[in-house]
Amino acid sequence: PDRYDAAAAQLRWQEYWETNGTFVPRDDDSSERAYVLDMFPYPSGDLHMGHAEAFVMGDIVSRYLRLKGLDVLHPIGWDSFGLPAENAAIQRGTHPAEWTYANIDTQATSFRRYGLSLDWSRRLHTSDPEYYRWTQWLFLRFRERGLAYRKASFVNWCPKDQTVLANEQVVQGTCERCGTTVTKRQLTQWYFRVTEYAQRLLDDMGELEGGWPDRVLAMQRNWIGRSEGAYVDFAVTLGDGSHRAEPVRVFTTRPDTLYGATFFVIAPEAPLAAELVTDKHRAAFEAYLEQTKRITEIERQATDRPKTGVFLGVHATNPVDGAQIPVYAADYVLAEYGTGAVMGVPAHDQRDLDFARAHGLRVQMVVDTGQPDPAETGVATSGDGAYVSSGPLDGLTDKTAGIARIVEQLQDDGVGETAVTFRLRDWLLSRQRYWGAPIPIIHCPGCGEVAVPDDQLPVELPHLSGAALAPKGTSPLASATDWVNVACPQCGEPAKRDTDTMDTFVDSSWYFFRYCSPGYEGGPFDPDDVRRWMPVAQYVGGVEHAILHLLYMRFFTKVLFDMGLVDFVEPMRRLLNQGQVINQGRAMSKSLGNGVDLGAQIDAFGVDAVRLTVVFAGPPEEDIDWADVSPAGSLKFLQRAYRFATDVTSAPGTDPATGDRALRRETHRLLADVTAALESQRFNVAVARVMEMVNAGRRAVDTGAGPADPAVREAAEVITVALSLVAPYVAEEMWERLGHAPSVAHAPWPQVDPSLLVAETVTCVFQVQGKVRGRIEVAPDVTEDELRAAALADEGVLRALAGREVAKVIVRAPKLVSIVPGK
Ligand code: ANZ
Ligand code: ZN
Repeated sequence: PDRYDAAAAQLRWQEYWETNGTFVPRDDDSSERAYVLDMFPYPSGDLHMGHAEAFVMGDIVSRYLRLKGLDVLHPIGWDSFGLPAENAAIQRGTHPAEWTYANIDTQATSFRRYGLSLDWSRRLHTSDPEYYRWTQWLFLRFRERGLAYRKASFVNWCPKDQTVLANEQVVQGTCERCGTTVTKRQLTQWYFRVTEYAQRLLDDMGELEGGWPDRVLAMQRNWIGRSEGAYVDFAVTLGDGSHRAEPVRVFTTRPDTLYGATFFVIAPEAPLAAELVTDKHRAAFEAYLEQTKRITEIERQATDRPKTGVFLGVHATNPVDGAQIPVYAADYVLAEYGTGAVMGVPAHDQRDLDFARAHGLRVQMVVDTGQPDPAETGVATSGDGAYVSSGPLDGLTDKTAGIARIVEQLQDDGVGETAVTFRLRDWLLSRQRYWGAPIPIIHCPGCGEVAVPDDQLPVELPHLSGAALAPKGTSPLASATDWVNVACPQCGEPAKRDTDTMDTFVDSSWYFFRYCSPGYEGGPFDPDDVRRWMPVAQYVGGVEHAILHLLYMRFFTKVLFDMGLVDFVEPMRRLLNQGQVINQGRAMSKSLGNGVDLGAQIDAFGVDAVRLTVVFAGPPEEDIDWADVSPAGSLKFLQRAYRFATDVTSAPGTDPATGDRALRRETHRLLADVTAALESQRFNVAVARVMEMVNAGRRAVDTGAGPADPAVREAAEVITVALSLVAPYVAEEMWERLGHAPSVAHAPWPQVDPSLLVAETVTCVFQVQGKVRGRIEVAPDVTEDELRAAALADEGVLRALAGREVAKVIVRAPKLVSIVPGK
């Protein structure tokens, strides 16, 4: 009769939690606070198995900290601007808000059902004007600090979505969202000056070590890509024999190979290339430039691609030996890295060597590493070695000394200096799409760029829907003429609004601050609220955000620190990257037909069983193959646990100390393991130990202490509290059946009694000729050999033997050793 009814329990406790504000933090200084945060969802349809996995991990952490007595903030909101909503609106002839908010409602219902311990009162949507008002406000503050600016450059362009993409949104040469091959376009766009924070983004990672997965830190370090080297200035002889007024600068990590520079290369799209090319070579150069625009940066950097390029008809002068070297434009040099120009040292750089061989250029070895001459082998050498044909460097034998020596000389001669370069680029934030936060700038013919005054924020989106949103290459906002045409806030003359919207990564770079101050009108957040709650104790989300989102939100936090609004530089102390749910060894996909529907799983087995299955499947970081797990088995276990709790017949509050000692020892041993597993986020191990507890409890009820024993109640309570992290509905039911007032979400985390962990001892007696001569305390499982050795070394025994030989030793472990002396 006593079966756990998942469907009924789900309805009942959802309602209870909601009406009682069970998961709303007290925020009253009565206890320490903890902020647990899940990366907020994008409203693309209903929740799926991936959400099930990600959100259960954050839920365990928040529930556990709450049980430990912390006041936990665990909020939820939606990252609700973005292209999919816009594309859906175009297809359906509707407004993006319709699709967006309908999906949010669906997801919100599913999140509630999924039993997440969320504070719904802080819910936010980045597409709400009261949210994007502050996104715009932040943009303006960044701009005042010189951190938001406009520049013309070649940008990644998705021909299908008809919008620019940040470098980070180009995946292997294709659009991250739609997979179309990305091309280049020259446009004037808004950027955030992230590069100004490159060094701090690197340095502050020290604070994250141990708290963030190593691989995420490595990916961030790589992305930032710090390179140490030098700038070297080359004079340029123009086509007519005259000299360019300004020398041309290269960035090199190997200034010590300067004597081996036999040519010079400029990125084709760098303005310098078009400036230098002579009339004779212009046609060929322009054709090459067009070709360059059609290939992606990734392809350009591929080592196995043929090294193409065109001669520009001019020469550069090597500053150390005056050698005249030809200047080329070649696509293996990127305009946006270093200075956009390089010195070609074919003997010691493989790309340069490939280029030199393709274009018949000289190869001059200047570091003798002992390996064969690159001019003959076609393999560049890069190790330490003896410098040759290198003027003052000859005689030196290591790179560090060589670099120091040449840089000193370059600096003395005023033709170079040490330099640090980063691979990181400024963040391109303009998007020519509708469904995003409008950039709060007005372009005035007289005043130029004018910020929309703070008291006129938000700049709300004009109402556009359906076909009006279709990609045209310009922002849809440009067609909303009533909206675009405004009076300049400075001079009152006719002016135009900026028609770009912000990259949605801007929205997600500060949402975690807003959760601390829902509804706050005085700014994006109240600094006092943030001081109380932040930094976030635990952030949970997918590793696909290892670079972009995590880098940008770190950048935002540092800027807010510099503005004096927050007093920390790293917003997330710990980061957990959950694995993915796959099926039959493959990622779930429509084409493979191996999708698993979360709603259907919940209908069949109940929320708790699905949550338990996800958690029990393995460590949180690892992928789960749904083909290998058994939600039916999970449900069976939950029924067993529930039955065990309902079997308890003692009254609540019974003193467990009077209960069965063996069961208590088992309970506390397992509890210690559960606690340790939770602290180290091995949630699957914690579940396994709870399962063992249920087995031990069951045995005690059926064949041991019986249902009225206080130790049985103790076990049932420990099981219930521990289970509440993973299976909150059944745990609430069990807690109630055990006679406690709800909710188990605020029960105290059970304390391990250390005295129950100590191995118990027994007294072993040593006899000589039947008389007791000594005794020791030993473990119950002591071996016969150990006892024999201890007895024969015992002082009392030795005295009784008085030098006689031992004829016989009889060991009855663990209680008796009897010694018979010889004659
Ligand atoms: C001469 C040289 C000699 C170089 C040598 C290397 C080895 P990382 O480590 O990635 O920073 N480089 C500089 N700017 C470039 C650009 N815009 N596009 C493509 N390549 C560029 O690489 C720095 C090295 O990459 C620089 O040092 C330069 O080649 C090249 F034996 O200069 B080196
Ligand atoms: Zn004006």
